[in-house]
Amino acid sequence: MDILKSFAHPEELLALFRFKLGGCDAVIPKYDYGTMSPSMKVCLELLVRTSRSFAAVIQALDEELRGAVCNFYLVLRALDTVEDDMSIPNEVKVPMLKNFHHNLLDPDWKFMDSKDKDAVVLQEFPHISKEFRALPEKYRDVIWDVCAKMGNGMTVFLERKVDTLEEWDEYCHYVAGLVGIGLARLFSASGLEESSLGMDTALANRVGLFLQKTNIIRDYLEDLNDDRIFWPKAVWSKYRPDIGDFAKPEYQQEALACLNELITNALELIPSSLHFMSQLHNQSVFNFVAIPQVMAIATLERCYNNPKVFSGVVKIRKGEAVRMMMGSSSFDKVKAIMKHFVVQIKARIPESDPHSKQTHSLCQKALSLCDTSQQYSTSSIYPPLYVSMGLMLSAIAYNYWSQIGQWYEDLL
Ligand code: D61
Ligand code: MG
Repeated sequence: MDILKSFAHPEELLALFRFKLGGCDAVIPKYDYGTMSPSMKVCLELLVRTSRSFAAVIQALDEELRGAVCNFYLVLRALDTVEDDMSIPNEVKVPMLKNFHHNLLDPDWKFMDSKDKDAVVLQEFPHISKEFRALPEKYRDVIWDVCAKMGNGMTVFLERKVDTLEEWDEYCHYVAGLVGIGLARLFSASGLEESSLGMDTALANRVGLFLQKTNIIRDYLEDLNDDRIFWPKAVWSKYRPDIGDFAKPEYQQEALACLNELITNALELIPSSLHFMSQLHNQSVFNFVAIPQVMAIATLERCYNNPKVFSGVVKIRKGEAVRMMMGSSSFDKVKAIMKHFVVQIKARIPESDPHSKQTHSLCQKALSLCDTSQQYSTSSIYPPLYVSMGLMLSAIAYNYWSQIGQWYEDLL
């Protein structure tokens, strides 16, 4: 049980405990289920069932944006479910992806033959498309446009694998950069953020790239077992002729060097991530953007030079995740969290690593942008042991009885 691991980290027990007491306004949904339309209820259920890490932050968005972002998520999750479904032959899949956006206008379209874990969004698609058609035009335009571009882009990488770093950026643009671009446009369209945010597509793209690259790096083993490869060949082939070799203990040195090179590449995106967040004014939008970014940097820190990436799943402890989410409520706090993880990475760069200099200078650059007097570190005073014990008992009780415990169960 994850909670027991947090016992070794008293500050996380404190976070779980405060969270239980309702100290986390950022991620507790607040809406009236009673006045909702039946299709909206289905959509909310689909959101909670299919999104491992985004359901809570989407539901916590201001009313004005919540419906549009929820719909944006479900439409793209449905599209991604087609992309990911290995049981659909490419001759069927290519036209499905290319024409997917037209399904938004067809009240009856659904797909009952998917074998994917998220097949339910395709089976229940009429509820999603109904909510889409009920949205204001300014939001529909964005969702429609991104859905068309993403569907087309996904077909590019169905037949061929990601080779160069440019192609890695291109693939990540289709599946996540376009989400960042769409979100920035939705924020601007809502009037909650400035219109200039939605116009800087290169910046919003990189915010999405940071999340997707982190996922791809972390999911090496899971993707390998599913016979999928998203690590760019131009990078891994420098270390081994077969990417599967990284999972063999005798090639651990090569595996770690490759892993660290990809993490170094992802670290280049930190300045853009910070710059994007610095422009946000609305609190709910800020939390929605910052929480995934902070989770990503924590994940990169956990993965850096870590052989476990090649033998199992590298996860952020629940207590750690909750503590970060609660701490992500202002730009200064986010800078403090980022600084904390970048410092950890910097301290762990092996002298022998082929990219140590580059990694070091990117950490340095990130740290210069994270300059803040805010504190985020385990060095803060620990509660006395008996307090920790009490907190642990509360946390265990929390784990059993909490109504909202479910959502963070699957977090990252
Ligand atoms: C702010 C907040 C959230 C952001 C953001 C900025 C910028 C970009 C993104 C979220 C996109 C994040 C992608 C990272 C996670 N990767 C995946 O889920 C992969 O699928 C990518 C294609 C579908 C993307 C759907 C999506 C995801 C998150 C959203 C969103 C839409 C809309 C609004 C808010 C968040 C990955 O999926 C894994 C799986 O199938 O379980 C894959 O197939 O590679
Ligand atoms: Mg996918």
